[in-house]
Amino acid sequence: MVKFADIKGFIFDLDGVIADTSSFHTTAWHQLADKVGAPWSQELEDGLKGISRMDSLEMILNAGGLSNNYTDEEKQALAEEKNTNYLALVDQMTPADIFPGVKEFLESLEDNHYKISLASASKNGPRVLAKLGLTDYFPNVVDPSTLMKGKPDPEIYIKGAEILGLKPEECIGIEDAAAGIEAINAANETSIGIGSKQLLSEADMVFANTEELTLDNIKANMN
Ligand code: B16
Ligand code: MG
Repeated sequence: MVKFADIKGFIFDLDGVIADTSSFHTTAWHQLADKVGAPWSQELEDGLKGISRMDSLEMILNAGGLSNNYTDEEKQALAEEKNTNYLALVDQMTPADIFPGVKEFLESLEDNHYKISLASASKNGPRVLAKLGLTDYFPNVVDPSTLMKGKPDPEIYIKGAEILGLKPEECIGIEDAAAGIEAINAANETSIGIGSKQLLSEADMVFANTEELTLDNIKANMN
């Protein structure tokens, strides 16, 4: 692992790291799975985390052997319907929904002159940040519509370092999903997992929750 002193930037996932929007994605996808008659399981739920909208829809349809039952237009309409249901939940959010410790952590990064970017697969990232009152911390957001490949491909985390003018080795990526940790590691950055040690076993370090996400704790795990 690189040394803490070499770190110059932090690249954030959004859903499941900054706020509990991943549970909103889950609710909206589960609703859609019930509608099309695809089976829901914990494994499917975990596997959808960090995965782009259309890839998520394919995973759900495939779980029910339903992928060939819909035209591309119909799939677009299903994804649109899920997004409408998801946004109805997002629009109820306020800054009180920021996960504990996240704002303090962002402030400590600013105080210590680290650069910050967002590497969310979500096309709704800027809207979620605005609802949470966090837009000013993230002048640098990777636009997921410019990506050739979604997580677990490293592309989004490579771009997350590039927009900061940093080398991947100088960056730490923070994720709640196994696909995201795989992406950070493949980008040659240091990975922090937020959540279960078992699900995020490939991460360089795992914190159970965002309250543990502090510069001191990160430093203690790196030196
Ligand atoms: P949207 P992240 C990901 O965001 C979510 O984890 C995933 O569940 C969602 O399907 C994906 O964004 C696309 O989101 O439909 O809003 O464009 O975890 O990478 O911040
Ligand atoms: Mg996530």
